[in-house]
Amino acid sequence: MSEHQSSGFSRRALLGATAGGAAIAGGLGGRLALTGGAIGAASLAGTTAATAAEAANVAPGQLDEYYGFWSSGQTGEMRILGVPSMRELMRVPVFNTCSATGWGITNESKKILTEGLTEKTKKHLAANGLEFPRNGDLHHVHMSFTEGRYDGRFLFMNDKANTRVARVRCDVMKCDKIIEIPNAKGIHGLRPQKWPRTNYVFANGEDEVPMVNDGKILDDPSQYVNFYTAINADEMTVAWQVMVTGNLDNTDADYDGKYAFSTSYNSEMGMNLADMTASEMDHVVVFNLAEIEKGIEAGDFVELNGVKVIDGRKGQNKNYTRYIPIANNPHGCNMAPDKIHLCINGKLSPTVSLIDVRKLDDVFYNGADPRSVVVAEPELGLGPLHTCFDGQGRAYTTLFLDSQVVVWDIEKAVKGEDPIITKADVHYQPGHNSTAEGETLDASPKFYISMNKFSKDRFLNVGPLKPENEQVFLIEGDKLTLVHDGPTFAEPHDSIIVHASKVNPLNVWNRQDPMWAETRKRAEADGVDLDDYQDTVIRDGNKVRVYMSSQAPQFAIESFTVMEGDEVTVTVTNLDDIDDLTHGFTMGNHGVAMEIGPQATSSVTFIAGQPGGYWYYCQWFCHALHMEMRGRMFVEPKAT
Ligand code: K7E
Ligand code: CUA
Ligand code: CA
Repeated sequence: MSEHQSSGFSRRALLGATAGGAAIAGGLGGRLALTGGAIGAASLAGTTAATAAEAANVAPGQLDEYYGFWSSGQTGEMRILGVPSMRELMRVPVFNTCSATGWGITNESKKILTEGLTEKTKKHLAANGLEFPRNGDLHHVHMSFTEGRYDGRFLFMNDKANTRVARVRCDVMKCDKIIEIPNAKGIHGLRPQKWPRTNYVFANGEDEVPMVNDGKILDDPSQYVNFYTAINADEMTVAWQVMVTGNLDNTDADYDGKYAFSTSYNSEMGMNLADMTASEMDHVVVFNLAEIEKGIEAGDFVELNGVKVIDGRKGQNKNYTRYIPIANNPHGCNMAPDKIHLCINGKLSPTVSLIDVRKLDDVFYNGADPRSVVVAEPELGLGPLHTCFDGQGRAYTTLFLDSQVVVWDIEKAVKGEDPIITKADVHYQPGHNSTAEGETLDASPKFYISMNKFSKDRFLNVGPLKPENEQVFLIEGDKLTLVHDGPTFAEPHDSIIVHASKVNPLNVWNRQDPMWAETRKRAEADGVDLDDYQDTVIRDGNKVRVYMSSQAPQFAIESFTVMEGDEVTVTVTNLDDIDDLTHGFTMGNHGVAMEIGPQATSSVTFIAGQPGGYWYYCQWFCHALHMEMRGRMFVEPKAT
């Protein structure tokens, strides 16, 4: 072991505070094992941590037991990791644009990025010379459920920045739908319905807006409202909205298909920090799904921008909503897999409020006091943000201010006993956390992932902008042992851990995939059958449509000629049907690139620039002669 590593160890040990030497050394051991220093580290760490690190080690060539689906916050993409190795397996562009895959550049992706936008937003964007937003803020990724368990069909995710919700197909791991949510502003919390299946995806509007937001009302918060949205998950359309009092932060659904819940940190409807934190109590809104559906059926709604909106504000005396008072400025909202307890994380309060969802019927139908559903409020530590579960009656709550996770016993809390089992230090300031399938009936006590907002000194310095740090702990009985630190780029909030057996993506695209259905129609209109491939160039006034196949290491068309200023559409079909044989198409100096997976079709449209010869090439290393996989576009000068 080098001196440098030794001094690093003692410094970390000092900084590590109270978690105990084993956990700290375990973290070091895990890291050193990767760099070849395993023997020295193991003797330092003692056998337990070394064994734990071993248990979480996934050797080269071995596959992880779980998929992790990660948000990326302001990066706007979804990420796929292997758990427990934390190897980043894939980045799936969703709300961002992607240089590698051409997401936001291809016609197929542009269709998805634009078709769900409201007319009003299209106008904002056009005023900025844009067709779709350049950014997204993706906080929450969740998989579709069938009877309380992940079913491997879809992943759903929010965009707080541009008030959108997207869906990713798990068979190809590509986004197939993005919709902007009308009326609401700043979609933050997002969860699928768990029971009986994900018919709805619930989405919270965090930001208050004037009702109606057309410029007539501006700085008059007394006329602001918030919207809770239920999205039809199969069609990706808005099913209904509920207008609420206060704002909405995080949401979750029960295991009975009856209720959904949202935390609100701004019941005050304050417009600045002092006002948003002024009250002693905020609330959790409970949504009664059957009553809302009945209300819609009975016509008790207003139609607002094409959406049926139910009035669920306080004082409506209807059975659509109830407001449960909760200590000021709560955050996370997590339904336990015991099907009984909903955890509301206190944030400003050092507590988690446990709501017994079986008691909600009494509040809706028998006039019981809304607070009567709060069956415990254990004091756990400073800054509780999110809670996850291991299916063994234990809850794991992140303590942002304490930089710790607290493990506690739900039943003990309900009985009024001290519920705290253990606390472990994390590095540093955790937001979300996850356990294997912890938000489902398959929750299991294997791995605990702490998604920390600050990495500080845990990695080599890369300049003022630091990565976040995500840590993996092995759960062994009541003990947490740190086995891995993993830096991540800006900025995952949430993740879900799904057993690999439930996710079965294709290796090769199906030629009939709907992703390029529009392109197929256009080809047909041009007399081109995408399945019986004819490589051809169609000229149609100043539009040129190039259809070509690709097979390693060649594009079927080695050159084509257009006129300066022509609108050129290049459609490429990858005829290779071998695993992992992706081609690309990059047109030099035109800002154009795209991925074409095995058996896929992709297309891109651009304006041919200045006269001259331009090379296009395949940017995905596909063959020994990959460099040679290129061709020329000749741009002729416009006749004067
Ligand atoms: Cu706590 Cu957006 Cu889920 Cu981030 S939210 S941490
Ligand atoms: Cu095809 Cu590189
Ligand atoms: Ca508040």
